[in-house]
Amino acid sequence: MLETAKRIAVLTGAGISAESGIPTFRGAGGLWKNFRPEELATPEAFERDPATVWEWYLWRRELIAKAEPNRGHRALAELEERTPDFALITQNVDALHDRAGSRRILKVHGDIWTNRCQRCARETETLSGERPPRCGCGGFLRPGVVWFGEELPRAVWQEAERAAGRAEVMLVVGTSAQVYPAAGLVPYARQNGAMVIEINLEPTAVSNSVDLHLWGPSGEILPQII
Ligand code: BJW
Ligand code: ZN
Repeated sequence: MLETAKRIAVLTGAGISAESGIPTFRGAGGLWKNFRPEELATPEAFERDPATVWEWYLWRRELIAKAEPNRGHRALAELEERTPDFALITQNVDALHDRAGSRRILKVHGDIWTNRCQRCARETETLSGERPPRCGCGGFLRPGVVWFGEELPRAVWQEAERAAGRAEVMLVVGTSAQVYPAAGLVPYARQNGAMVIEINLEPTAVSNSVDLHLWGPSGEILPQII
């Protein structure tokens, strides 16, 4: 299927970057100073304690800056090279897919390397030393990611739905598939005729509704199948 498919969609989650040393959200090793990621990745947390949330993102940016894309990221870049209609839908904000050479990347949860003003929504590259830094308008800057309860970037999401809806094969890699609407792309692709292949260390929320599982680290399995 992978050899002959003209249209392939891939959905990735934090698990694909685990072998680059970046902690996943759920499960072992996801804690930072006793906070759960779910307690920090919300607009309410930022309102209550912007300094702590900003510091968490600074810590993650440092980790990501030191990390390198792994063999899983690179295998997907290679698959894109030989697939006429390819879309990489990622929930990850780390930009490791970009650094591995992927081109058509749909970042449905944003990008940790961007900053925008919580008040006026303007994007900014230069940061003052405050924690969090402030925009010219006086509002706090925040990372350009999607928190719980926030809308996904609309155009990116529409592209992701279109890609999932027309794929002949969908690979679902390293995601617990608990967060919506991204997780809904898996049954959506399958209902529209895709063969869905899940790659993960363990069963997930969508394991019952895929065609094939490959259990193991994505950094090993992706290069093997691609
Ligand atoms: C390996 C491995 C290895 C490890 N190899 N595998 C429908 C039903 C119920 C609830 C909702 C619903 N629709 C919306 C909601 C609410 C909410 C939601 O989904 N809640 C659920 C938790 C129940 N969704 C939202 O709020 C979304 N917004 C929204 O719906 O807006 C509606 C709206 C419309 C109009 C106006 C306003 C609003 C937004 C969701 C945003 C999610 N944001 C985060 C943070 C991003 C920023 C940041 O990075 O800080 O995104 S949360 C976090 O979870 C992050 C991730 O992208 C996301 C998914 O996690 P992921 O990638 O699956 O990671 P893990 O850790 O869960 O799993 C890792 C997996 O890898 C595991 O399975 C491991 O086994 C595996 N693994 N090593 C292969 N080597
Ligand atoms: Zn502003």
